[in-house]
Amino acid sequence: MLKATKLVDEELYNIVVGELKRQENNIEMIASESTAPIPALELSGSVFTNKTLEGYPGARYQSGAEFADKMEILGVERCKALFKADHANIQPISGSTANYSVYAAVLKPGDTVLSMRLDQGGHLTHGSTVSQTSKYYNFIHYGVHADTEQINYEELEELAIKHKPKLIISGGSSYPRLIDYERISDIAKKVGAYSMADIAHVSGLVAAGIIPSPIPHTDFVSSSTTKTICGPRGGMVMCKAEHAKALDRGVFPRTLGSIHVHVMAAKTYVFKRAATEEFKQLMIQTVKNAKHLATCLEKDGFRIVSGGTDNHLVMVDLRPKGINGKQFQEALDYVGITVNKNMIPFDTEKPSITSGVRIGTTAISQRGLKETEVEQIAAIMNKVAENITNQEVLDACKQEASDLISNFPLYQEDFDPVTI
Ligand code: DSN
Repeated sequence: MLKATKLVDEELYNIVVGELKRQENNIEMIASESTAPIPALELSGSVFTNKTLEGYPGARYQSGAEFADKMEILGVERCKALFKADHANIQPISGSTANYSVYAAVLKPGDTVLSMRLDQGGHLTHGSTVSQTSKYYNFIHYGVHADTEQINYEELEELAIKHKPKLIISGGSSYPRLIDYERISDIAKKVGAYSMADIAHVSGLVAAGIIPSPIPHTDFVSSSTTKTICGPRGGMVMCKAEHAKALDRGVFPRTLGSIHVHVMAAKTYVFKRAATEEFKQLMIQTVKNAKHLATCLEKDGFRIVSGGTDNHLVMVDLRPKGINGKQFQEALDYVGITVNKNMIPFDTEKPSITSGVRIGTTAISQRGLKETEVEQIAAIMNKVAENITNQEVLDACKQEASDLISNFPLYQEDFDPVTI
C-alpha cells in the first residue's frame, strides 16, 4: 500500500512504518480507537480521493458523479439496514461534524440545549465551555448521581422542565453504562424538544444488536465511524423520516462543503462488515473483555467508576493507588500499553492531570485477546500502578507486555498494510 511512497519519499515512508510498528508492538487500549480493516484502508486511499462533490446523489453541484452516486446510495442503504433507521446521511467527516449537522438542522443561535457534562461522560461538542458550540447555543448540563455514578434522570427531567430546551442530547465519550434512550426521548417529547443520541463510542455494539439501540426512540442518532464500529475516520447521522430533509440540509450546505468521497466508500464497506456474524462475535468479546478487565482491576484495588461497565470501556479511579491519570498514562505508555487520562465524575484534578484513566477493549479484541490475556494486562497495570517510579519493575512490565502482544498480529502477515 506504500510501495510508491517508499520510492519517492523514504523519509515519510519510514514515519508511517514507525507508526505501524508502534501499533503492532503496543497494547492499544484507547477507547475511541479500533483497527481499520484493510479494505477500509484501501478504500480511504482510493481514486475517489480525486473527486470533488457537493450535494446528494442525483442533485450534485459537479458532474462526473455517476460512480460516487452509486456508492453513496449503497452506503446509505447499508447504514439504514444495519441500524434499522428511516434515514441516514453518511457525509459528515467526523463525529463532531455529525453533531454540528444536527444542531444546524434544528437549532438557531441562542437556542437552549440539554446535554451531559463532559467531565461526567459527555463530549466536547455537547456544549463544553471550551468548545465553540457553547458560544452558539445555550447549553445546560445534567450529570450522574454522586453515589451510583449513573445518569441522574430525575435531574435531567427537572432541568428539561425548567429550561424548556429545543434539543436534549444523550451519549458521550466516557460513560460506561447503558443509557435509557426511551426515557430521555419521552422527557424530550414532554417538553417539546428534539432528542439526539450520540452513539459514537457504542455504534458497533448497537449495530451488532448487543446493547439497546436509540433508533426506535430518538429523533437524531449521530456517530463517528472509527470507534467500536471499526471503520475509517468519519461520521454519520441517522434520523426519523420526518427529519430527513432538515438533516440533509444541516449536513450540506450548512456544515459541509465537498464530501470526503473516498472515506464514504470505506464507511460503505464497514456497514457491510458490521452486519456479519463475525462482527457480532467481536462485539460480544469486546464487552466480555471490558467487564473482565473491570473485575480484575477492582480485585487489585482500583476503584471502577459506576462499579463496572456495560460496554467497551472501563473508567478507573486511581486515587486508591495514590497516583493520578497523567502519571499512570505516562507509565503505561512506557511499558507499551496505550490508554488516556480522563476526568472521572466529580474529579478535583485538572483535565491535564485527572484522577482517572479510560480504558477500551475494542482494538485488543480485534487482535484476538480474550479473558486470559485481559487478566495478564490487568496484572501488568497493577504492577505499574504500585511501582510507578521503580524502573526495574517498569522494564520487566515492558517485556511482559511486549511478549504478550507479539502473539497477536495487528494485521495478518499477508495483509500487512505496508507491503501489500
Ligand atoms: N471523542 C474523543 C474520544 O472519545 O476519545 C475522540 O474521538
